[in-house]
Amino acid sequence: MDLLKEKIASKLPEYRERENRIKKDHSNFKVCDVTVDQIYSGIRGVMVQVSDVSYVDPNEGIRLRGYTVPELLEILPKQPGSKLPLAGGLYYLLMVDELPTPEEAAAVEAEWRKYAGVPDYVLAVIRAMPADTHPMTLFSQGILAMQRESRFSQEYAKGLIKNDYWESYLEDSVRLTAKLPSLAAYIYNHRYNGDKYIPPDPTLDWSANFAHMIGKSSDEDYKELCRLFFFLHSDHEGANVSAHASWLVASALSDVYLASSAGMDGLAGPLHGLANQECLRWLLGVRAHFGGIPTREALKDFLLEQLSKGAVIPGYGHAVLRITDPRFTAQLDFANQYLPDDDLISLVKTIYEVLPPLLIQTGKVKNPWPNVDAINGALQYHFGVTQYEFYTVLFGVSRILGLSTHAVWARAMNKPIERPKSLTTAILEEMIQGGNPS
Ligand code: AMX
Repeated sequence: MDLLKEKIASKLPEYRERENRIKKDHSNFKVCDVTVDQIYSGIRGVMVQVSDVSYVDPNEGIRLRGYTVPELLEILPKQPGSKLPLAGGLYYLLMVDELPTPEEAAAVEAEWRKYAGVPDYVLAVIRAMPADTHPMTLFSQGILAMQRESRFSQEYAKGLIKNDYWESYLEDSVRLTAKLPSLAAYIYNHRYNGDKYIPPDPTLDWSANFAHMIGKSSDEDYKELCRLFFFLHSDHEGANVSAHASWLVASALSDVYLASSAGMDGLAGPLHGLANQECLRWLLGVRAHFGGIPTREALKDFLLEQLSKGAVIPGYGHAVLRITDPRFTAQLDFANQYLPDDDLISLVKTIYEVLPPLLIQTGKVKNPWPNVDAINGALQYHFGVTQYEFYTVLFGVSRILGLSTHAVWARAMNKPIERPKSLTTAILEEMIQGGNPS
């Protein structure tokens, strides 16, 4: 799309010059040391890539292109009559590194509308799968099936030059993201809604169209929830499992379809995106256990017992954050405004009061506070999207906004193929005996 292409092209010289200067003048500057403990604990805290799309500060939460969640909820352009950001404006901000005007946000939405349909052969792939296939598998498969549409792969085969790779990545990104609400809605309807097909409504924005396509056209509050959900889940810096998986795959010049599908496979893990499904299942289990909403005291005893058995409580903890996730807070604010009397939400709130001190008492949980997943399922459940197996697909629809932006910029900055190094236990033992500092 010309608008995004021109804007990115105008910023590239400055970005390339900054990176080239750092590489030329400071190539031996040591960013961090890697300890044995970090190697054995998931490369935790090792800074492995530079990506300017977003950054998670442990004590503040995510900043998307430098802006916090509350700031963006305030300043991003909105559809008339809506209080929540247009996804087109968010995508513009992520891609271009500049706040969009309402016209620029609308231009991205208009471009998405052109490509919103999902090819029939992709729908046939989904229909051909056994009925018990997880919706995230279908989502990843749907994206992978569309890979033959990749402009980058077609142009690369014809001899595209390196400096132009990013333009085809951008084209692929806009076309793929355009189709995600339709693909997700198709999977939802196929699995849970009598196999209905509801085409996108060209008068609606990208987020609200998802609500429309699962049969919730008249539910304006659910459309608002979709706008909030797709905004909040869009990116969480470049090195979490889904972002890094997708970045790594794209570093081999695999196109945006291949890289996004790989990212979704990472997101489908219960310690990452699938936690929203696990969290809702767990909340329903707690409610069923008590036959309703428990008192704080009864809940405290129950949670203590769970923790003493070694249970991991879904929706709590984070690999980087050390505060309540601002994305949790934004959803709690939404719940307080739109569904103040919902009993699952009051369970979420009681857990938020009772659980953190208990997690602190364990002495081992580094972050006792709720993450984004501690509440998002309860919100979907309230609006009748009760099939929690589907929740990670919603996360994926949004997250590909971020993953594809990282991929476009990685090509624009001519990032090389990634190839870190592994070593054997024997080599590590030799290094330790050889006296490397411990
Ligand atoms: N309940 C109970 N124990 C927990 C816990 C929780 N919510 N979170 C962490 N712990 C435990 C760990 O299991 C670990 O115990 P161990 O030493 O006996 O193995 C110990 O605390 C230290 O873990 P940590 O350093 O605090 O966490 P981590 O960085 O290794 O893992 C995370 C982070 C998110 C995977 C973990 O907190 C967890 O499993 N939480 C529940 C799942 C969840 O909510 N995931 C969603 C994350 C956000 C996302 O990606 N969508």
